[in-house]
Formats: sequence, C-alpha cells, structure tokens
Amino acid sequence: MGIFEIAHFLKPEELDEALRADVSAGLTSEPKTLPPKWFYDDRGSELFTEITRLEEYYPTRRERAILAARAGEIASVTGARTLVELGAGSGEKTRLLLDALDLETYVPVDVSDDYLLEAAEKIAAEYPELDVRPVAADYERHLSRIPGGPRKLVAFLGGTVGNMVPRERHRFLSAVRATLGPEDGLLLGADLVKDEKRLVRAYDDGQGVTAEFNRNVLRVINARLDADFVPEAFDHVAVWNAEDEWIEMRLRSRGRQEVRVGALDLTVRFADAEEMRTEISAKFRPERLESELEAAGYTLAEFWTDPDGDFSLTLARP
Ligand code: AVJ
Repeated sequence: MGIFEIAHFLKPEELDEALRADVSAGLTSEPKTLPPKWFYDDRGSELFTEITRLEEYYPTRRERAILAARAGEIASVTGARTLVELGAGSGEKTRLLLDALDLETYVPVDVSDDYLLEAAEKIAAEYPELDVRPVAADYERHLSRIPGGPRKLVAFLGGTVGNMVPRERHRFLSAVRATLGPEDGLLLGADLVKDEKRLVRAYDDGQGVTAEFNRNVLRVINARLDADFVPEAFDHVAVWNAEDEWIEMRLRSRGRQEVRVGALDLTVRFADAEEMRTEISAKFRPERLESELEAAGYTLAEFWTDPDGDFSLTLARP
C-alpha cells in the first residue's frame, strides 16, 4: 500500500540523448520533421490540458464519456487487479478506472517524471489501499521491463496510438502483446475517422491554443539544445491527409530563415513557406483497428464508442 519511489528506466542523460538524436535526424531530413514526444515539457503539458477543454477538441470529452459509461463493464470483464497506464496524463480519466476496478497495483508510466510523481502522489493519497508504482520510461522502448502483476490491464488512452505510423503501431502493439498473460488485456483509446472539417477544427482551434502547443516544441529545443528558433516566425498548420487518414500538424516558416542549434553544432535553413511536420494523429475506422489488433496477436473482446460515434475504446485480449 502507498506509493513507491519512481523507478527510472530513463536517466536524464538518456532523455537528453534521445532528444538530440531525434532533433538532429529530424532537422536534417527532407522534409524536416520533429517527433511529437517533445511537446510535453511543463508548458506543453499545460497547453495540452488547455486543448482538452476547448470546444473544438472533442476526443478527451468523448473518451471520458465512454469510460464513465463502461468502467463497470471493464471491471467485470477483465477482473483487473493491476492497471498499467502508458502515457499517464493528468489522471482525470484514470480515476474513472480506479474507482471501478478492484485494484491492488497501479503503475503509471510516463517520460516526464515531474508530472508523473505529482500525479502519482495525488492518487496514492486518494486511494490509500492502492500500491502506486510510478515508472519513468519511454513506453516505446522499455515495455518489457515495466513491472506488472496478476490480472493486468494495460491502458493506452487518449488516442495517442495515433501518433504512430502503421509500422510503429504494429511494433508497439506487438510489444505490448508480448507482456500479456492469458488473463490480461489491453484497453486502447483511438479516435475515429469523421467529417474533415471537424477533424481540422479540433487541431486548429479558434483561440490558437493548438498553435501555441505546436510552436512549444521549438521552445523546448531552444531551452534544452541551446537553439535560437523564433517560435513566432512559424505558422501553425493542420491538414487532413485523406490517403493515410491522419491529421498532420506542421510548422510553416514565415520567410527564409536560419536557425542555430548550439548543442548539436548545427545550422538549419528554412525556405520561405517550408513546412516541417511535427505530429501525425491517425484516425481509425473500426475495421482497421480490429485488423491491426489481430495482426498484433490480439482478439477483440469489446469495442465501444460514445453515442455520436466520435471516439472508440477497445478491449483486446491475447
Ligand atoms: C495527446 C496525442 C492524443 O493527437 O489528439 C492535441 C495531441 N495534438 N492537439 C492528439 C494533440 C494537437 C493528442 N494526443
């Protein structure tokens, strides 16, 4: 019972090294890209929380509605005693699960350890019977080492699976599958394909919060890699890629510019209106989710959506 110390699978040096490698590869490739993982410093996490409250951004609200409606079923179907939450965010949706499940152990996993400890401490205080074992890890790399327990439910919520391209998704879902025993399960939140206008609005809101969130990755690189990006010199772009069925966020250079990344000893040139991709957010058709999960070794136990059919929650089993 109570909280355990954070288990660090990611030393601060490793996190720095991963950032350097990503930024170096992304800024020297054609077209330039940056992975979305680095949006989430303190300010980025706050901006994301602000996004989840925007009228245009429906996914969080819809997923919460599904969880609220189905938490009891999730508890009875899985009989889960251990909850491993990958990319444990602010914890508001988590509480719906913690209230419904009869858990011994909760393992929140996140790369950002400040945020993780704060959230874990709150939960440990609110659920005194629960063992809370926070793990600072990169769930794309350290899956096999994350502690589990009997009757484990791995939750990957929010639609973050959409940040991966199909090949990465397959690798990730298979790696999660490899950690599951016959009694265990995966609870996967995924956003669904819908009207293009609504999709684009969700990623290009009227108040410009998403634009600030997008530009925040440049601030992170400035602060951590001694770079001199002028965030205001990039416009936020959100487009629907109909072929791949994903939203792309990009940053478009206003005019020609040169950026210095001190820690990488790198100078990067942007052409006028050059676009750099900073995130994909894939949207799914139910058939596609099912076939991808089956290809990764799962069988579908339950597939739920909200009443409007905007978002999905899937319970998959080995
Ligand atoms: C946290 C990855 C689920 O893709 O919708 C929100 C991130 N990006 N607005 C998403 C995000 C722009 C979000 N995920």
